[in-house]
Amino acid sequence: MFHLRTCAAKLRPLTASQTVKTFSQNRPAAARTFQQIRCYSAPVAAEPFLSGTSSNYVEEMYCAWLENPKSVHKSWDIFFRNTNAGAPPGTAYQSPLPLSRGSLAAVAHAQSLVEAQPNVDKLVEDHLAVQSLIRAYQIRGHHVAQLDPLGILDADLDSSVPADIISSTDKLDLAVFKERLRMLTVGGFYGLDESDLDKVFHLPTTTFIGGQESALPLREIIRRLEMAYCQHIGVEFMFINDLEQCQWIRQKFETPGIMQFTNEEKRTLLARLVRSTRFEEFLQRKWSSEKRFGLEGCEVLIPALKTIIDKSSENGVDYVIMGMPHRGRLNVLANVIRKELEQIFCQFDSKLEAADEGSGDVKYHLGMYHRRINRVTDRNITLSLVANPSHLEAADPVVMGKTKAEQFYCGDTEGKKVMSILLHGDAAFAGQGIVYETFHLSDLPSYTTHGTVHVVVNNQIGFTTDPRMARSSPYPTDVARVVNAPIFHVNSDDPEAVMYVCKVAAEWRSTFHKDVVVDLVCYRRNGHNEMDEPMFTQPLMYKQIRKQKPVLQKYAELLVSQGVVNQPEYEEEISKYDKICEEAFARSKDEKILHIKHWLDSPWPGFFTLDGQPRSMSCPSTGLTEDILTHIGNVASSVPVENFTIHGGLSRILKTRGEMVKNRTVDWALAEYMAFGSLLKEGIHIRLSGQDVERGTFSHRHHVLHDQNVDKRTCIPMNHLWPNQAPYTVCNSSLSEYGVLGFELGFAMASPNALVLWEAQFGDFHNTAQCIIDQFICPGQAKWVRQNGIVLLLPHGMEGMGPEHSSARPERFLQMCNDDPDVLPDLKEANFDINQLYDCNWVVVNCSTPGNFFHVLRRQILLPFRKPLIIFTPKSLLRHPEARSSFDEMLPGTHFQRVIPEDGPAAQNPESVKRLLFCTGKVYYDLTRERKARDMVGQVAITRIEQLSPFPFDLLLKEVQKYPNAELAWCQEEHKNQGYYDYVKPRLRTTISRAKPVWYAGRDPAAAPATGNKKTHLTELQRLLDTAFDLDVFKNFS
Ligand SMILES: Cc1ncc(C[n+]2csc(CCOP(=O)(O)OP(=O)(O)O)c2C)c(N)n1
Ligand SMILES: [Mg+2]
Repeated sequence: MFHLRTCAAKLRPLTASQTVKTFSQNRPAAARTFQQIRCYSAPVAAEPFLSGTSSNYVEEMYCAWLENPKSVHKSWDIFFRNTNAGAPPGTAYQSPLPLSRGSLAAVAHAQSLVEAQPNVDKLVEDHLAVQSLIRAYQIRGHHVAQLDPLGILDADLDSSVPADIISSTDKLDLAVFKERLRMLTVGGFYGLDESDLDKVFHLPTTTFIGGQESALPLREIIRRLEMAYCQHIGVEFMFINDLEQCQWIRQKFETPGIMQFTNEEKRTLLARLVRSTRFEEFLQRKWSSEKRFGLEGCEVLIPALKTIIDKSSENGVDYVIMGMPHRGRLNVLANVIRKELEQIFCQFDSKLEAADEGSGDVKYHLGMYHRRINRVTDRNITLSLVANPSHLEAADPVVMGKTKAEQFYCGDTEGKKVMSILLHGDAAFAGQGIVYETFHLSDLPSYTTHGTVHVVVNNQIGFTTDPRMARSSPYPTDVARVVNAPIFHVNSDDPEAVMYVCKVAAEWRSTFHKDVVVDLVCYRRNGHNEMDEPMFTQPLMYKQIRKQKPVLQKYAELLVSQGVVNQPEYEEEISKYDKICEEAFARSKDEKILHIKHWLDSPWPGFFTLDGQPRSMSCPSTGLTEDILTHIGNVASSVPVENFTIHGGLSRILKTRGEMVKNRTVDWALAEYMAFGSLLKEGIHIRLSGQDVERGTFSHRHHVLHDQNVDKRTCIPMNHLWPNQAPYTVCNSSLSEYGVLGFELGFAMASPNALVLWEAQFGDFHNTAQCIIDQFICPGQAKWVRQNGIVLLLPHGMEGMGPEHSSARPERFLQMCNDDPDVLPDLKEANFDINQLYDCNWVVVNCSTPGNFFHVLRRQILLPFRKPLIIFTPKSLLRHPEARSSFDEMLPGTHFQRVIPEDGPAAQNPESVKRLLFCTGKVYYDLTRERKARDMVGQVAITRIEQLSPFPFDLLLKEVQKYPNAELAWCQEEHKNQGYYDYVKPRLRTTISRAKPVWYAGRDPAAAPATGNKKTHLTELQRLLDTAFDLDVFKNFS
């Protein structure tokens, strides 16, 4: 392999590498230093016959050919010529004609033709060379574009110049430039002559540098390519495998004179730069010791975003949803979203009291929602900035999900009205895997938002870390290449170039509805925050930064020199904005109270009262009429379209469902059907997403039927239930938890009138989405006063399947519940159960019956407020003959049972009950089986806690009081340090005022969630059942 590379390297670009060497010797020390070129694009490396030792032979042959083409066989001569002319692999070689008498004559004839037409050959070769040259600029021009405003770094982390193009920086030194040009042309890389520089060449259709002209002199071709690709914009797009898209981009950047701005546009740009710059300066003056993660060094971000928004608004977008990290966030809130300045300024007043409940959040994490007129287009535009945690990039999928939902609810199937803009830091964009996961959602039918504009604030540093230590890819943006997104790198000290790429990015999105990246190559004038000293770690960079003239000053000078504005006008613009800030600052002093609600990114108008309270504090019955249950059941067990052939196995499943409906019972899948189907009838959109959710990991759901005879023909019976029902979306997701859960959380943010569910393939996989759970779902309302009704379905249960696939980690969810284990709430309070739900941060349930699962899903929507709902769902119970519920448990008047009390013989004669066992979930079935086998149904009562959190203190107190002579024990199948024990025990003790002990029957503590050995699993299970029913077992401890 290595040898082949050497050979390939020597074959084609030999002269080029020589060029590089010779050339680099002539370079001044401070200029870019040339290194061995990074990759040789010799197609010959891919020739099938060039393998192993043959490459030695070819190498020698090539050297001989270089010296004298006639010294090798004619076929090699043709091969080397073709290769040098850029023939693709497999085509350079032409087999020699058979050596018959006639063919010998033919060879002689062909040879005489070659010799007789040297000009034709030269002409063809030269044109091919020019084409290659053009292509080289299109592919590699960005590597030498002047992107770093400081002029000291390489945006692609590589100072070498590709051998087949001419560096713009060379032009700084005319002699160097001329030499390089000569090396590339005269007998050099392309085999062109110096005289060729003034020859006119036809331009291929894959370039637009000609403008109206179809042919240009070579000198002019090179100049125009330089202008298009090697100035302040680096266009990276040639990896896109769609010709139309490539042509579109080429046209946008190659057409001569395309980057023109009117004086009006230049003045607007200057005014926006004034706002961006002076805002930071104002904050710095007033609060010099506060962290604000200022934008200094990338002030151009504000006009950049405004340009993207203006252009998108012009193309029909009326809602932009944005996500961004800390850097420049306050500036974006002030100058892009147009949050009232006094509201921002009063966030700096630490003495202001918060009007809302919850913990609140620091000012540079809060979200915002604002509807206003876009002054440039005079059209309405709504801007929403999603609140975010400190965890960089975590908000990306959330923004996408919210965008998808807003598109969905306004029927914007192509993303023409609603779009997302995501901002990134260079280090985070390259380093965080969620960026990749989010990109992979961008083109999936049920997840696409039809193109996101990504803007990277590439200040070439991450906190204290240099890019060279922060990424292995040339650019921080390379991750975007996986989805064929074009990447526009731009020098941020050239505001017009920035505006141009932003315009093109917005046009790209509205033309192709695909992602696009704007990489603002800039610098960070201060430390990571305003308190940090950057000279500790980046001394040279910061010496240069200290010398760097701010972009506003540079641009103002340019416009003054061009006569677009005069100095007094410019100064007037500055003092106008300073006055706005001062006045807002004065008003901010009048603010007495902080309203976090004013920072809501997703208001739900109409759902709450005007002052943001729930419309009631009660929940109606979640039961349904028999007719509705039967109707849904019948659809769930049929194929509601004609001529649709389903799999035989599925026919049997549907038949069984039909029989259950006749018997007025439901299993898990049917209960879910009933809940979904009835909510759809009530106009509630349902979206179920996750890996393989359409069929269901455990093959129980089958919400999408597949025609066995027609490829890709599917039917979703849930969408055939009622004439005017809400739509049902069920979608298999990409194999991502972090990305997809974030996305669904965002989707659920958009409307309270939707049931959005994410199902983990197995519950334990949720931990790769831990950040979404910890930073958004658990504390979201406390930090950002926004409610969210997302449902997590987490398959959980010890089935002997080993340490993975067993535990959804209930202990973690329970540990994060905000209810106090040691304080007994006022149980007499009216609507105790609803108030508890209202106060909690999330609801955690483990249902033991399909009926209860049905109720809790419906309750999620019938509640007058929204809370995240975590459901540990079963695996073996999906098919357990006892895990069935009768229609009677689902009729009007019925509701979700937070606790299912004992209802067998023990409950008839409670005084004689010796032990009251509490449990949750599937272990209940093991316990009842064991109790029956031991004939202890009168001695042991078993009470199921279905809603673990908020803890049903009221109902459990009743249960305990009912069995005065019983000792209390908690039984779980999970290990002692896991599961529910640590959560339940103190709360049960509080319930009974610590009057009795609460014993434990279950597995010992362990590091892993389960054993990998099936036999050990069964032994452990038997042991815990033995403990649960041995009435003497705790005697010694009392
Ligand atoms: C997931 C995560 N890890 C670590 C951090 C700590 N942190 C905050 S800012 C920062 C550097 C970010 O650099 P970059 O993305 O380039 O943005 P910049 O601050 O340069 O604008 C780090 C490491 C974080 N906020 N989130
Ligand atoms: Mg950075």
